[in-house]
Amino acid sequence: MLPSRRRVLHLVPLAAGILRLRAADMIVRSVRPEDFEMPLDGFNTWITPTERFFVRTHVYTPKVDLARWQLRVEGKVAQPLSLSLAALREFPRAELVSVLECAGNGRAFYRPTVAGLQWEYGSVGNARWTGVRLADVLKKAGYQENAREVLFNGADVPIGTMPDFVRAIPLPKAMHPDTLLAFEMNGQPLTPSHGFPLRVVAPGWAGDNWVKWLTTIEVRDQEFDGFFMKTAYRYPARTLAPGASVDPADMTPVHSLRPKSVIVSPIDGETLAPGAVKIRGAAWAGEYGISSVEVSADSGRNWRTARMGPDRAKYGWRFWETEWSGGRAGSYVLMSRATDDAGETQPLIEEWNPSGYLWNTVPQVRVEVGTAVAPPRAEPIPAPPSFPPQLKDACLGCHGEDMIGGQKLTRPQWEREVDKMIRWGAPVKREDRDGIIEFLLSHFGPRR
Ligand SMILES: Nc1nc2c(c(=O)[nH]1)N[C@H]1C(S)=C(S)[C@@H](COP(=O)(O)O)O[C@H]1N2
Ligand SMILES: [Mo]
Repeated sequence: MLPSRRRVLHLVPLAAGILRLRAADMIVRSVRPEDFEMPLDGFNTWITPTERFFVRTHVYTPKVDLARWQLRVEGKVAQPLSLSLAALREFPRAELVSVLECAGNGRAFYRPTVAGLQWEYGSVGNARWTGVRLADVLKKAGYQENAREVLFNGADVPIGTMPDFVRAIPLPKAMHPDTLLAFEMNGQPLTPSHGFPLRVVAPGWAGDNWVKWLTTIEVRDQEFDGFFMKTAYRYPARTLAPGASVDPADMTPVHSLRPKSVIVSPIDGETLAPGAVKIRGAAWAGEYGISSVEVSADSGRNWRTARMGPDRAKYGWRFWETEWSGGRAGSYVLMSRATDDAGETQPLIEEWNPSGYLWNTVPQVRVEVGTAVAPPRAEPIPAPPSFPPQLKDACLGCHGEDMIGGQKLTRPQWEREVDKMIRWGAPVKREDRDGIIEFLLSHFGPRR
């Protein structure tokens, strides 16, 4: 199915402590589990309101009972701890603004296509996070000298026999004064979708490190080798030809985000009156600041430096804008290119990787100046196919049709996905496997 743009209902805690239903316009990538993308117009506010902040969840959102909730700190520590939220609030308060971006943001743009949620620009947001420093909690527990990394587990439980979502970060990042255990987002307690009551804030690092619904912190002297560390969230150590396969052993964990910019206005396909036009957008660069954003209005021949907006924070995104005098009537491709304080810049050509992580290719927006030349008529959107009963039984027990139909995969890719789901407990009869794959391929085959 095509992603639907729906009014998503969110529970927003008000100051009075009551809950109110509020609607926010989001792109729904999956209803169950919750995977919601912020539309492009979300980049119009420097702080992303919580109800417009993207949601990425591998499993169903757990309901945590605060009265019974405790954070355990264990492993290679002198003194294991068990902390209530009130006890945690006794540590010095820490607060910062940071971008949170999913490693898979932009996955939809990779060619050949890659399995997984087909995020475009908006599995990213910029919020104010409040809590305590992870380092203070680790010092209280007294981590041992041989400590190497810190493992986080949350209250969410896997679906079927899929592996648990458990993530580790190396000790230096864990001890960094900006790495937080946050209980507030934008001045309010975390909402259930964003990790109530406590989540990791790992500024500058991809979202998978920001574990939600945190219950256990384990200090380790050895690398954790669970699925979400050893297999998922890895990036090839050297550049690859598009579509090439690579052994996970030749991949390194995704850590820091890379410099990236988005053009927020004009939007792709817009018709502009002749005359001056403001081009504007947002840019961010993980653990580094943005040193410049350059903009081209002529397919990348000439670049001008954009003005940076006044709102800034070490890990926050930065607005930028520039005036373009506008061209003669015709069709133009606008581009933006961010460079960070470490000198790294966005590539013009995508660098493909097997899981479609860290997309940061220079964005392109095509606009028409003057009287619009009618663009080619869009193909009508085909009605969604009705799923055969074997496929409904096998897949829809755990997730919606949207999670399947959003993907456009090749035969080997669908085979891998179906076999992975079978391993993770999807009820597929042996004789039904091939038919399911044929159905998926005929309706959700690769994009041309
Ligand atoms: N416990 C737990 N934490 C999690 C996840 C999860 O599935 N379970 N998803 C991670 C991923 S991949 C991302 S991108 C971020 C998304 O955070 P958000 O939903 O608050 O935007 O949460 C991370 N933390
Ligand atoms: Mo993610």
